[in-house]
Amino acid sequence: MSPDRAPTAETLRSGNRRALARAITLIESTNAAAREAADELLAAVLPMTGQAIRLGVSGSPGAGKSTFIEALGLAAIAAGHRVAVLAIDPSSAVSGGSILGDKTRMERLSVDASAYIRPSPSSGSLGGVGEHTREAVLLCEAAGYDVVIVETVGVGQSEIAVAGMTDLFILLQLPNAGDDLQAMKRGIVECADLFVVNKADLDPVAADRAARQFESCGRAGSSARTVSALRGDGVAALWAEIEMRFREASTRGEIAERRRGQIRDALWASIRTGLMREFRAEPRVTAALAAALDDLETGRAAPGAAARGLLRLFRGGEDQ
Ligand SMILES: Nc1nc2c(ncn2[C@@H]2O[C@H](COP(=O)(O)OP(=O)(O)O)[C@@H](O)[C@H]2O)c(=O)[nH]1
Ligand SMILES: [Mg+2]
Repeated sequence: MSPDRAPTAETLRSGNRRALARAITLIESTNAAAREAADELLAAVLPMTGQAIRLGVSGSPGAGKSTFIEALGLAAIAAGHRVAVLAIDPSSAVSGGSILGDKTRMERLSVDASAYIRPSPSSGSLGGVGEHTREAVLLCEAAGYDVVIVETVGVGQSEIAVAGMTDLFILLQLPNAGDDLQAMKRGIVECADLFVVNKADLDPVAADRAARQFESCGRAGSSARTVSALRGDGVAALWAEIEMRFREASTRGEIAERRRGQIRDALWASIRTGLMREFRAEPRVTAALAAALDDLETGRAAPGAAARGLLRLFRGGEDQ
């Protein structure tokens, strides 16, 4: 997108969906001029952000994320909210395919005037999936959405990133998942604030058992619920609980504290990404890299010394 077509903070605030769509496209752009326009837009809208309940939802393909988000989104709308859904699909950058699957499945939510749904392919994620999505959350808030749901598939690092930008991170599970707890990635289980065992209609007894197992293995303060996203069982109650938890955590200052930690982490993540990009693009480094790797592989240099040599080159100093 050319930066002169960038939407203004005012059009965004008016709740204009096309302005929001264009703003998100702008922040996803890797073009330098667009990036500058995006940074200006973000700076202008920042005072209009922060009011939303930010939810992360992750789970394996087929766990029912799309069905669940649609049901939860409709429950939130029924409770008077405006809901934005951002779907990160880590597969699309690599394969061109999609593991989030059929985007049109949220049929009822996508036609609701109080909802906005945006698939966010991680293609060209120079700033990382995390950075763009974090910015897209802010844009949705500026456009007046007071519930923002970030969906991601339970593979790779994307759920850690999503847990790091939301107030409440939900891991969607199947009724038989409790049997396989050992196989689950520890870090991800520890990210979860709330385990939701979906498809309870298929096997209510197993779903209850799984919920109890998740309650005992999750970190302190996490909890577990069972729902049937397909039938809508338990979803409105879950929404009410999420809202109450958010309100109480806000009152205790926990949301603000969590967000402060998240933006500090985001700062360092952006600096790391930026430094790495500059390092890899520095001609003195690229010229010396092959030889340095060769020295490592043939045992002529140790990694630490090789890294220090490359860093000296990066800074413009003499080699070794
Ligand atoms: N029986 C049952 N099926 C469900 C439920 N939720 C989702 N499904 C089905 O599970 C399949 C995968 O759902 P989907 O929402 O696309 O999962 P996603 O890949 O995690 O987004 C679909 O056929 C859904 O209709 C549920 O609560 N009960
Ligand atoms: Mg899906």
